[in-house]
Amino acid sequence: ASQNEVEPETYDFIVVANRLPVDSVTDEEGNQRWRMSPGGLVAALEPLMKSTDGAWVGWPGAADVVLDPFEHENIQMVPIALNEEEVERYYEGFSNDTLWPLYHDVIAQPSYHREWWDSYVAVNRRFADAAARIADKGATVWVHDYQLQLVPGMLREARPDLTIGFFNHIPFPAYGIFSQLPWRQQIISGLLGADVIGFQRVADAGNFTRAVRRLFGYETKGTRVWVPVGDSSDATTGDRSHVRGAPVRRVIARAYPISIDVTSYVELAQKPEVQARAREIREELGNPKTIMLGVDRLDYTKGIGHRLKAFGELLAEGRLDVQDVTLVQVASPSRERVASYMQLRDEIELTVGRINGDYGSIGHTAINYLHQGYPREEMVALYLAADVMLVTALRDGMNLVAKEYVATRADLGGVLVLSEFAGASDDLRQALLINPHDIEGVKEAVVRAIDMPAAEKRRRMRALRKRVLENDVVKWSRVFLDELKQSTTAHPVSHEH
Ligand code: GDG
Repeated sequence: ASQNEVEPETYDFIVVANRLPVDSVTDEEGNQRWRMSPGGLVAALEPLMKSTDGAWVGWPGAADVVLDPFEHENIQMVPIALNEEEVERYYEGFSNDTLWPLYHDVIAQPSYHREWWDSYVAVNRRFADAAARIADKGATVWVHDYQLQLVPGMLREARPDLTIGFFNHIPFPAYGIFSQLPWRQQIISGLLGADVIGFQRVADAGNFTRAVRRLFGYETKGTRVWVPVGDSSDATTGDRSHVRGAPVRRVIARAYPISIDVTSYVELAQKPEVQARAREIREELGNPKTIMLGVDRLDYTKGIGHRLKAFGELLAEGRLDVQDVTLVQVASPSRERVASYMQLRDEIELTVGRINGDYGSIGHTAINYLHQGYPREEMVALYLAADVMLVTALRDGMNLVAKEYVATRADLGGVLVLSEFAGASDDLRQALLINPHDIEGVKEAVVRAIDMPAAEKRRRMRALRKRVLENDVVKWSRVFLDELKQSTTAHPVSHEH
């Protein structure tokens, strides 16, 4: 990589994600500096970014922040600026109020606004241009998530020499739902610019290839899709016909279930001070027989209301008593400027207030509701203190909280109650699997978890831990990137398929 006034520095491995992996923090003296944000993606890619000549393209997280590229902890950061209107339209609008509800099976009503779409296209173009500008010849670019689905197509057009991967962190919906999207063809064409398109679940990959067949009539077989090269039957005309025997490009659409940075969770859980904090939490809660825990961003996909309903009914029926059981619900603040999230917060807080008012006693609160974010040490202490972990998502790409809970429980204690609608349930079969819409079923599972004999808990947790410990996030990225490398070296464009 070389640098001078006109030629930007170039890189052979580039991550493109909505957010840069750093947060801006202000220290005591009032100086601004960057701190690595602790997400799983950073953990997965950090070793690779540091060992290769890697760069990360992303938004710094606030409007109107215009920054030159900078280096932080050996990773080259390439900031993309968004103005206030783009934050509203591209991010809060099209990403979080159109695609997010649509891709989570319309749990909330998606809004379709043409200005939001226009902004989405413009911002995707900015990300794609930045990546195209800094990519070495033949470089690998890995694009992440629903905010940037047009980037693979834009990059392929500008830079056919690149190897392009895409990973979708959230579900991909069935065609009957996806087809609501007024810009459904543009999204599929955008994604098909990648060589490998990764999904959380086998079902998500299947939904995608079905959408490809329905919208474009391209041939697909298992995880493979054959995309005509230079096809004029594109998104703008909607013409599905393409010439037989014309050159095709092979695209892989497959499931690569994401995981967590297992080692860091296992190590935190072993720390004496974290274990002491777990005991202190139990103490502070008044030493209940059972601590139940929920940890979620305050999001309507997480099924927090369904969980509270089940818990409230168990208290009302006298099957649980606040003397014995308490529920700690961490609901970390999220997307607070989007209307559906404001409404959700009101609903949840009304429900918590009612349940606490109806069933609490002096000294025994039914629900400890915490609308706050916490350091990771505190989260792990909570996992260690929790006898029952409740994951009741109505739809969730994976759900890392379920895997974090399992990773921390080296004592083989604790029971995981897990929604079938979270991607994690494909792997974590030894959890108590529930359908969160079936409130009686959730109640049964909660009671069963509380009463579960220690031997059964150990047996289940041992099996769950085996799955999580064998599949950490570094392995996830290695498997994805290996497939990406193979997809381009072994299968160039051909006339055969
Ligand atoms: C998306 C997909 C997919 C939460 N509150 C606090 C805190 N957290 C951490 C958790 C966990 C992460 O945030 C949340 O991850 P999830 O997977 O549960 O959910 P999403 O945020 O919706 O993530 C999801 C994921 O992408 C990865 O592909 O699994 O399906 O929706 O790590 O621990 N962490 C700290 N304090 C908090 O208050 N420190």
